[in-house]
Amino acid sequence: MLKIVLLGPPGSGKGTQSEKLVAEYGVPQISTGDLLRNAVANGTELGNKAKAAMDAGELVSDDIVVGMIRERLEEPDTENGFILDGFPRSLSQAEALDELLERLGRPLQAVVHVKVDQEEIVQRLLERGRADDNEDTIRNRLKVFEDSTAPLVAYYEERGLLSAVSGMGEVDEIYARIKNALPAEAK
Ligand code: B4P
Repeated sequence: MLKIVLLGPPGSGKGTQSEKLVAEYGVPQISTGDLLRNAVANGTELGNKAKAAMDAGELVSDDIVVGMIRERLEEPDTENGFILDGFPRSLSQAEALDELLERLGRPLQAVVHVKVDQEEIVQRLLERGRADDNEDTIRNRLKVFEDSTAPLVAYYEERGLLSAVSGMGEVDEIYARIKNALPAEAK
């Protein structure tokens, strides 16, 4: 049973580390970035609405993202847990998540904040080279993170859920740090 949020700037390794957690704990990774990219690739109405914001490195509107997460968390494979990767990204998303998980009777166990230096992030993302990984968009995504997502650190700290780990270094050593930060009931 693992019910956690991975919080961190773009390129901090949330997706990379989620894959390792999925392999070990057998719970699904729920990445709003992946769900949105699928919607864009399939040309759905939702994807068409999200595309411009994603290309600019802005947040997609809360009603789209929260609706997507609500549907995903109601699927049966999340009953034994989930790894939220890239959600929530704003205080209003965090409040919506609290309400949703309370209704489902599945409170969060932990929020792991993966911290990485800004210049390392720019390098990693330029190397990856996804459509939204150009320097201007990356810098905007970092600014959006500071403005909208960083306040979640205090939000989860106040609720006693936050652990911070360094996301610098090798993938496996970061994974060991994340596992160490998980609460006993999740191990
Ligand atoms: P995301 O898909 O979440 O994009 P991301 O933050 O860049 O992903 P991540 O942080 O998982 O990248 P990873 O470290 O795995 O979002 C994209 C866009 O979707 C947003 O800009 C926004 O428009 C929209 N969106 C998503 N969620 C939203 C929400 N909740 N609300 C509103 N809008 C939302 O990978 C980065 C690279 O680093 C990879 O190439 C990886 O191989 C590499 N890497 C990983 N670990 C490394 C290490 N230790 N050393 C070196 N390289 C490493």
